[in-house]
Amino acid sequence: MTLISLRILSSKAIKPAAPRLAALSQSARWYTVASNPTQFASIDEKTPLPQSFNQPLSVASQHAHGRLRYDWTKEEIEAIYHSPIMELLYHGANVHRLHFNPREVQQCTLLSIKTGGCSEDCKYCPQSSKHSTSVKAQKMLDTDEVLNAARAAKAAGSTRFCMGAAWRDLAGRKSNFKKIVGFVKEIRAMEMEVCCTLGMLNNDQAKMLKEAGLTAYNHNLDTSREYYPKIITTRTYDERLETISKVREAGISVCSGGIIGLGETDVDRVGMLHTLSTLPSHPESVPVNALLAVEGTPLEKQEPVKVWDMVRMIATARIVMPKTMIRLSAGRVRFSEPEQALCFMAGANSIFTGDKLLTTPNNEYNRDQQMFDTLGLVPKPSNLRQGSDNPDYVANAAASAAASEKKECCGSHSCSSHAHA
Ligand code: SAM
Ligand code: DTB
Ligand code: SF4
Repeated sequence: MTLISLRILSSKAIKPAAPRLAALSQSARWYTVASNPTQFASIDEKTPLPQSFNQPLSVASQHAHGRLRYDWTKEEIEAIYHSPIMELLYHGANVHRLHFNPREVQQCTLLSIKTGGCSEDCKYCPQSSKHSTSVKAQKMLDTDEVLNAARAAKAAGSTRFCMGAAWRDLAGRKSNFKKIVGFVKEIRAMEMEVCCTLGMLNNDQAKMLKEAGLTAYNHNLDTSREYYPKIITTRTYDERLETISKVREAGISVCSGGIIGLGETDVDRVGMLHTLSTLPSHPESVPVNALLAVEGTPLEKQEPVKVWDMVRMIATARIVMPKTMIRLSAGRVRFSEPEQALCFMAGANSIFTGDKLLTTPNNEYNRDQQMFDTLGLVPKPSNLRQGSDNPDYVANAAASAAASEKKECCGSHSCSSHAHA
């Protein structure tokens, strides 16, 4: 309460507001001058400011302006990341409030439409055929199973449905891909946002997914360029970045983040955030996963991630990518309600709901709804919410109209209804 009142003051307003502020909190003696959050002022002018208060408390405070920047240096991000944790949390929370309603948390639902038997060797993943885990290879789910799961997710309040497949890429999977394109169309018709994570894409596949109405494509960088080969040897960091750029060029929102707890250093965590925040545009969403160490994977013995490491990652991501949805993703099941509250406070505003992620357990649905009640959180409405006041809806409707016009046009570049002529 006191802090909110303090933030809206300009430095000129210090004098008249001082008695009221003192009444609000007897103990509040120092506060940030809102027009410059790195400066401090004495709450009553007779009390001199201690020397130490003439300096900014943290690098996080210097960068908590909420403006979009694409030229972050690794040194800047590293300094934000290493700010004292309470400072980092506070400034993550402040930046969060500049762009989002902090009570709103997006609820997404995951479905593994093609489980196990993956040819890649990602050390963390229970679905890799290179590891001996309890996950067995299955064929792709049929249409009814997928659409019923999407309907159930919508009924449970989820606004985004994300389909995952344990594939390196879509080579040789023409008929399955055609089915997936059909799933995307059907789920969009249910007025849900749709996301897929199917491995590497080429330009044509990205274009077809866009035309089907795909909202976002999840393709994680997972860690830093330097640490990547220690975790995955069957593909390169550059291949990962290439798919991300094809997705972006096709006009699909990019969802890309990573995992902590793989044995990486702080430098690797900062390196991944640096790559993400210096892309030509910031990802629409950044999932922050805490490794779920699955028996039978090479990382089965990794120590569980501490909540303070999640808070550091989330708050740093929030400060350097202020308008991005930051998703508290895998590993949430291991965090208590107060620990999750810290993550939301730091700037996370999206979660996966539903009792299962892809192959591992997730937080129980009813417990999540109780947590929302306890913390005063509300589900974030879909970006597809109809209404001329919703810029996402307007842009989306225009894109859908253009896509259907394109389908109906004669195909000639001189045709007036040719969307991309
Ligand atoms: N095959 C596709 C791919 O790799 O992009 C999509 C599925 S893959 C399972 C999606 C993401 O799940 C991975 O990039 C990784 O970040 C996350 N993930 C997989 N196993 C995990 C685990 N054990 N703990 C935490 N996150 C995990
Ligand atoms: C992401 O970053 N996390 C989700 C989603 N994207 C596809 C996947 C988490 C998977 C956790 C391990 C499992 O359930 O198999
Ligand atoms: Fe396959 Fe994706 Fe798992 Fe890697 S993370 S093994 S690509 S399913």
